Order: sequence, then structure tokens, then C-alpha cells
Amino acid sequence: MDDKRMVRISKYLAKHLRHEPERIGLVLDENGWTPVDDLIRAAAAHGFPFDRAELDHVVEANDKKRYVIDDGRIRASQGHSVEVDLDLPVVEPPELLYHGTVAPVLDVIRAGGLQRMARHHVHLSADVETATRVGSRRGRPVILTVEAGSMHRDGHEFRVSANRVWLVPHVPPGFIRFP
Ligand code: HQG
Repeated sequence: MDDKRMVRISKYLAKHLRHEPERIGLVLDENGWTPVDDLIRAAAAHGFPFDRAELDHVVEANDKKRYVIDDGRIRASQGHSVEVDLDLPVVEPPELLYHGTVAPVLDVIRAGGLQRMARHHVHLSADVETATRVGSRRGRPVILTVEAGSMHRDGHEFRVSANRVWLVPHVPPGFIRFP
């Protein structure tokens, strides 16, 4: 499969497993899972056919391991805007985590901290390189350092997705180191 086709399928999955399942009549359970067969059928019925081998390949080879197949079901590992409970355990984060953003929003972040915006959580990375890539999607990246260890000791709940994205509801400005 060529890269272009893989990216197209991956984006289709993101749209329907994170944001608009109802658009193709898909139903996610409370933890975000839907039967693989239902997904393949719904996609074909809505003009975007792919087969199981292609789907398996996209899930396996995806650059960020965005999707997981388990027991005949599939879900996105993170990034939802629809209400789902990923049922991830609360875990102790590393002392520092990173967030890539862009300069125009820095004043708002300085005032109110990092907000989850349209997603369920603020997304943080364990390494600067990943945060730089995330920030670059919006312009010249600015890397914020989050004092995750201190936040954890202060009672903030961290979770980590299957693809190693660190998730927290909010980061107050006092825990952010600005460049
Ligand atoms: C910014 C991709 C104004 C925040 C990536 C970011 C990631 C604020 C944007 C994942 C703010 C939200 C998540 C505030 C934060 N005021 N702006 N108070 N607080 N922001 O896309 O972290 O490809 O929802 O800095 O790789 O950029 O989807 O979050 O610029 O892992 O798998 O508001 O999305 O993964 O943007 O990216 P997003 P994000 P996927």
C-alpha cells in the first residue's frame, strides 16, 4: 500500500473513531470501541471502501500507533472529541513533560495555563522532539516544559495512552516553564 492511501485511511479512521462516528452510522461503546466488521461495512456503505488487510496494515504501520485492534474491535488510542471513557489508569508521570505550541497563544497560556480545547485532555509528550513535531503543525513551534512530577504530587491525575501520549485535564500556569 502506498503512503498516500495509508494516510487517507488513517484520516478517515480519525474522523470516525474520534469525532463523528454517527456520520457513517457507527456506534462507539462507552470506552470508544466498535466492531471492526461494522467499521468496514459502514465505510464501504458511505463510499470509502477498504478491506481488513488494508485496515490491519494501517493500524500496524501507523506512525503514531493511533489505533488499536483487540478482540475484533477497534478504537482510537486518544484524541477524541466525542465523549468516551478510555478507562486508562492514573499513573505517575516523569518529572518533566513537554508541550509544543505556537507564539500567538502564549499570553493566554501564561494567564490560564494549558486547556484541553476541543479534546478530552491536554496532550503532553515525554520528549522534546515529539513536542516539536506537534507544535510544528501550527507554525514555528514553541516548547513548553511542564513540571509534571510537581503536578502529580499536588494531586493532578495523569494518564498515558496506549501510544504513549501523556494526558491531563489542565495544566495551571504555575507548573509551566516558558522559554
Ligand atoms: C493550544 C496530534 C489557547 C495548544 C498531535 C494547541 C498531538 C491553547 C491547541 C495531539 C490553550 C490545541 C494533540 C489556551 C492550549 N489557549 N490555546 N489556554 N491551551 N492551547 O490539536 O496538543 O495526529 O487539540 O497548545 O500529534 O496540538 O491527532 O492539541 O496548539 O499528539 O494523533 O491549543 O494531536 O495527534 O490543539 O495536539 P490540539 P495538540 P494526532
